[in-house]
Amino acid sequence: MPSSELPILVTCGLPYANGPCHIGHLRTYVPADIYVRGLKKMGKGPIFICGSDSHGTPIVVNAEERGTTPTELVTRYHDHFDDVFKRMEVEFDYFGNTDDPSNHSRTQSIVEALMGEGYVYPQEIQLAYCPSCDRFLPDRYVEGTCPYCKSPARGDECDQGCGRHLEPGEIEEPLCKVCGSEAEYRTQKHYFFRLSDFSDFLIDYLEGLGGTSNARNYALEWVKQELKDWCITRNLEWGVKFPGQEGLVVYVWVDAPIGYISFTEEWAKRSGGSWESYWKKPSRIVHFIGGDIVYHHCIFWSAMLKGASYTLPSAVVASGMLKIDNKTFSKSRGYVVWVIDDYLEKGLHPDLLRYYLASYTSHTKELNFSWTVFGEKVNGELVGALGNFVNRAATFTTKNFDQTIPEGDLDPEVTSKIEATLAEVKAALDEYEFKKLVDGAMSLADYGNTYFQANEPWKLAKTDRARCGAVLRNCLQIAKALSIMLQPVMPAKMESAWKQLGLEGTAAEALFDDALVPVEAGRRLGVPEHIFDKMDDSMVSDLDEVFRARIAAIEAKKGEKKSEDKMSTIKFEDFKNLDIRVGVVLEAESIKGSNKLLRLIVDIGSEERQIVAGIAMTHSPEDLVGRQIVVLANLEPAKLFGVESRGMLLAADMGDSAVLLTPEKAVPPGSKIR
Ligand code: B3M
Ligand code: ZN
Repeated sequence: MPSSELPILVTCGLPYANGPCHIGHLRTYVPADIYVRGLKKMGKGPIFICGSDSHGTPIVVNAEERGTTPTELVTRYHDHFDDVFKRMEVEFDYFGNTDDPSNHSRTQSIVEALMGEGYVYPQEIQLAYCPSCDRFLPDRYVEGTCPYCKSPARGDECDQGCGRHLEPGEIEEPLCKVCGSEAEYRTQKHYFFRLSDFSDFLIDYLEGLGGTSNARNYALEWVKQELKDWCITRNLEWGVKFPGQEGLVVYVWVDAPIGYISFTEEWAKRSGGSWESYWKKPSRIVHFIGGDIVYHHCIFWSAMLKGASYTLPSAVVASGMLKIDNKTFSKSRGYVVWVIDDYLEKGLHPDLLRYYLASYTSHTKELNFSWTVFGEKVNGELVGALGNFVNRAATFTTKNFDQTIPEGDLDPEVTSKIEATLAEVKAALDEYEFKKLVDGAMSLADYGNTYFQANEPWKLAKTDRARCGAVLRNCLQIAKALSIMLQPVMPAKMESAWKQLGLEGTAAEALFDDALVPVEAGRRLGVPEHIFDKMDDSMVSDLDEVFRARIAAIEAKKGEKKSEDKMSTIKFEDFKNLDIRVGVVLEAESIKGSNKLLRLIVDIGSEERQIVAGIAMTHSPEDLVGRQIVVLANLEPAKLFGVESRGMLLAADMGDSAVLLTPEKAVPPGSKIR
């Protein structure tokens, strides 16, 4: 079957069901939706599949922090994304959930297939473990330093530095995310996927992979550098059980992309379609993803599909990242625009944001969002050029030709301009360049405005009605072409333009080539109205103000914290209030349940004091008995692991060890430190 007739499946990276939708998400979803709508206008019948990514440690950590269950958390955000996509006119044929039973079973079947092929093997590995919490620390449960670029890193990725995927055991200076204390590495048996076996295959496959070059080249670089086998199991309860191994689930990047397949199965059950025709037979699978997950899709996922004998993706389309107000996107610093709270709830139409995201820059380049530019685009391009042209053509015809499309020949110049634009629009879709599609259509709108202005129908109406009618019919033809070409970008707004032009059917059903089917003289127009409303400056500044206020509030809070953290100077009086003495350790023993704490009985001259000290990792109880130490004796009592501590032992904090303070020579217990 020629590749142009293969069944087409388009997917989007699955949003983590772990927090609200922001415009960084839409950077991928809106262009993917435009692409699917464009394919339909070229007479192809793609299916569009996506769903919630519901597993992984970030979700478990988040649920614990919120005092809820992973199931409740992911259900809440699955419904949230489903709602947002519908409101943003991103129309999936199926929006699934990786915690659905069909994804559990498809994942296990693929893992078993890989095991059957010998691509999965057990190995003892060093895994981060927290002695205080007494638990292993998979992925986001551990933070530390990236071994490659020494940036702060979280679990399985160096997200602030080189962006690498990190294998369990790679992070340096591991800290437990739950309690903050140092983690240590302990040996545990896990299972690995033999990714390194696929090196030659991947080089060959990637060289021919369609989509955007940023994905292909970035992946090829990785493969040519080194391919490390991936640990595909984690110590979690939440996730897809690893076949035959209690206490282990598959790593989230195994079951998440398999969601593409299981969601296709679910779609097929509901539509009578066949999932195998996409995943077991030659097809055209196009993955739209964010630029930060190219490795996972082009290397790991492709190797898994190859190993388990499923159809491989034909194209991976990786979007550039997103900046807000020219600052790196950052939820924690407030450089974020939330789709519901900051946009839809403000009464802004989804098509305006769709237009911004499609028209701002090339798909693979970094997109900057600012409310100022948003206002300029709405007022200058949508109201001033596109809306103005459609409205003039419809209003002038309504007034001068009784709201009816006039007779008159289509100018060959107009027809060839529409033809040329159509070719540009189709080529743009083939290259995944949505800005090029919009630019082409908008230049046709500019052409339409110039054509109207140059032919001066307001004069012709008095001097040459036939010519006037012909000019208007040409303008209405251009308006029809615009509503078809831009329908993938602004579905609702172009539907209203279509209605005003009194055209048959809908803009959604029209094919691109219908743009050249002449508008029918004698057909009645709809009621002309402005498609886009101008945004006044105060509205734009109000939206911008919300954004800035949020950033300011976060920075203020950070400022407060910084001043707290900054070592403030103390008065001598304050120092004199500290009762610091030399003590002698009389007894020392470990505390049940803790690997870090010891219970000491210390002679501080006036009395024997019970003190709890976190030095078990570096000091054995027997070594301590008889030692002279330094104690802060008037600290408020505290309970640690149920044992009361009345005072604090002083030591130099060396990060992974404590070095005790001791007088340079023996002094009587209770001697004061001044
Ligand atoms: N849930 C989101 C991300 O890392 C992740 C995508 C999964 S696609 C199979 O962008
Ligand atoms: Zn790094």
